[in-house]
Amino acid sequence: MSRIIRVFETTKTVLEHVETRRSRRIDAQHDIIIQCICSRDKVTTINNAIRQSPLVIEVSVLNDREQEAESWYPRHISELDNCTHLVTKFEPELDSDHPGFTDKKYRERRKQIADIAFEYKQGHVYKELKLLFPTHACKEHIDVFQVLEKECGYSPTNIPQLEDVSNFLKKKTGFQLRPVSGLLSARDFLASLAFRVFQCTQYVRHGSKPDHSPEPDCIHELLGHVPMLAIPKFAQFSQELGLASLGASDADIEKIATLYWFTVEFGLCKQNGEVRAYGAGALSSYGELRHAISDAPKKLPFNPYTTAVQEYTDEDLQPLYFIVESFDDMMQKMREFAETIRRPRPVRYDPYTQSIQILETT
Ligand code: HBI
Ligand code: NLE
Ligand code: FE
Repeated sequence: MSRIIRVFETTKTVLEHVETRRSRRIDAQHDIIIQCICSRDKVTTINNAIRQSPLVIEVSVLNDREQEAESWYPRHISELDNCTHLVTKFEPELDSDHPGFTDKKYRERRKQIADIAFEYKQGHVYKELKLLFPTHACKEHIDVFQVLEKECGYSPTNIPQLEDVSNFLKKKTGFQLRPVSGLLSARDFLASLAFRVFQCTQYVRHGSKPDHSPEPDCIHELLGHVPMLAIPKFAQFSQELGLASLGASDADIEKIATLYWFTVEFGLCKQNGEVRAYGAGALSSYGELRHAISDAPKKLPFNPYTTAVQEYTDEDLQPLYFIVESFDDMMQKMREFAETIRRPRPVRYDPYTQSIQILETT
């Protein structure tokens, strides 16, 4: 650090601000941010001199401003995401006079708390998705989303309570939400749909990859699934997939899970001559949503017989999507397919007792 500062001394450059931050790109390294006033040609001299220091990995000019009359300051509450510059004073990691400097456990705890604060971007995913919905989401999703904002506290600054959202869904379609700790087996996950119960994860994706996550998180459940489950036709479709899975063989569960994947998770539909997303996995990821509606991936017409045996990846952006003509068409085709699934005995859901009735065949 002192070697770097000496460069400014020897070139007689006025320093306005010096700051160090833990590097977000290279582990165990620090970024040193220096603001100074100097002529253009001096920049190269200073850069080269700093580069000579043995511990320096790279040097770059961040922001080259002509004499600005005023320093930057936030104009909107969302711009506070840029107000994260730390001063190192009193930090247990860097200040050897700090009473916690030698306390390893304390420093780890402080680091964890600091990292959460540092990665916090208020409503980032929400705002990105909202910009895309008008041109990328199906119209049913767009309509319900507005209602969720009005009645359920959906906003960039608020994560609604599971119970409030569950009560909202109960009123709309009788679906209810229950918390789940992570990814369930396809059999268990599908079985809950038979009872109009949707299992919702409780955690949020890591802040370093907001555009896409391969696993479900509460953003995915709330922004992707919940709006669709509030649509009667779609709720019916979801429950029927669940009912078809009860007592099915492992091979048939695999087929139903695949159909679920290419419809409920990543389905696209035709609306007014355009292709729009109705699948939750696309609707909750601004990376996936842009990709799905772009020309990059392959798109095929939905047909349960071929779709059910299509291989898929759950690791990254989808290379292939299936398009349905309409929800009615999708439902009709799926019902026909479900008839072909062999099961020991047919079942029916009784909403009065919330139980499955086994229909005896004669
Ligand atoms: N488990 N918690 C949870 N959430 C899901 O969305 C989910 C699951 N298990 C399996 C699954 N989805 C699908 O991939 C289908 O296999 C049903
Ligand atoms: N890709 C989705 C997202 O980032 O929200 C999650 C998909 C879960 C199957
Ligand atoms: Fe999902």
